[in-house]
Amino acid sequence: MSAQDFLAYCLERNVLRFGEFRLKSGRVSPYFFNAGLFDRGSDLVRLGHHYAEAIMASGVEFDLIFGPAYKGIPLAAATAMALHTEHGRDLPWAFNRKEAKDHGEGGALVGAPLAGRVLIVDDVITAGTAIRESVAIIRSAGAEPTAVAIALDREERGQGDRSAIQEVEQELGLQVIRVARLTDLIAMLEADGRDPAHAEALSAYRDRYGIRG
Ligand code: OMP
Repeated sequence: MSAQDFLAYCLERNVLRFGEFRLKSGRVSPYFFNAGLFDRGSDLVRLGHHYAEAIMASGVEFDLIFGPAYKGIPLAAATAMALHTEHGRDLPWAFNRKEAKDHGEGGALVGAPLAGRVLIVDDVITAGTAIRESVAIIRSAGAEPTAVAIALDREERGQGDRSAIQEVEQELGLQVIRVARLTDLIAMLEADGRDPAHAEALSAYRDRYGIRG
C-alpha cells in the first residue's frame, strides 16, 4: 500500500520515467528513477515520511544517519527530520563531501562525528557499487555501517550471480530497508492497465537482469 502510494507519487513527479537509460552498471534499462527531480520542499517532506516509515517498520537499531554525496544528502536530512517530527527520534546525522576541503574546518565529513551503528540513506541500489563506497567511508572513520535505507530496490543481480541486495546483506553485513521494489512497480503498472508496453518492458528487463530471471 505504502510502496504503491510512493511509486504513484514518483510517476506524478516524473522521478520515475520510462525510455532507454544507460545505468552506472552499463545495463540499458527501460526505466530510471531520478531522485534529483524531487525538487520541491513538499517532495522532501513526503520523502522523509516514506523513508522514516519504512525504517521504523523494519525495527532496525542505529545511532546515526549518513547521507552519501550528493543525492543521499537531502534524503538523509529529510529522513532525520521525519524521524524526529513523526516518530519522536532525535538522532545525529552526517554526510560526506566528494572532495576533501583543505581550509576552514577541513576534511571530507560534515555533521555529527561518525560513531556507533550507522544507517545509510540513499536513493537506489542497482548492482551495489555506490553502497560499497559508503561502507568504506564509514568504516574508515571507525564507525559501523549497520543498515541502508533506499527508495527503490531495482531487484537486480549484483556483481556475481546473487542479487545485489543479497551481496550487500551477506558481504557487507547490512540490513537493507526499501520503500519500494521493482516488483511493486510492475504490479502497479499491470493493475493500472493503461500502459501495458511499460509493464512488458520492465518484465523483460527483469528476466534479463533480475533476481528471478
Ligand atoms: P549501483 O551503484 O549499481 O548500485 O547503482 C546505484 C546508483 O545508480 C544510484 O545511486 C544512482 O546514482 C544511479 N541510478 C539511479 O539514480 N536511478 C536508477 O534508476 C538507476 C541508477 C543506476 O545507474 O543504476
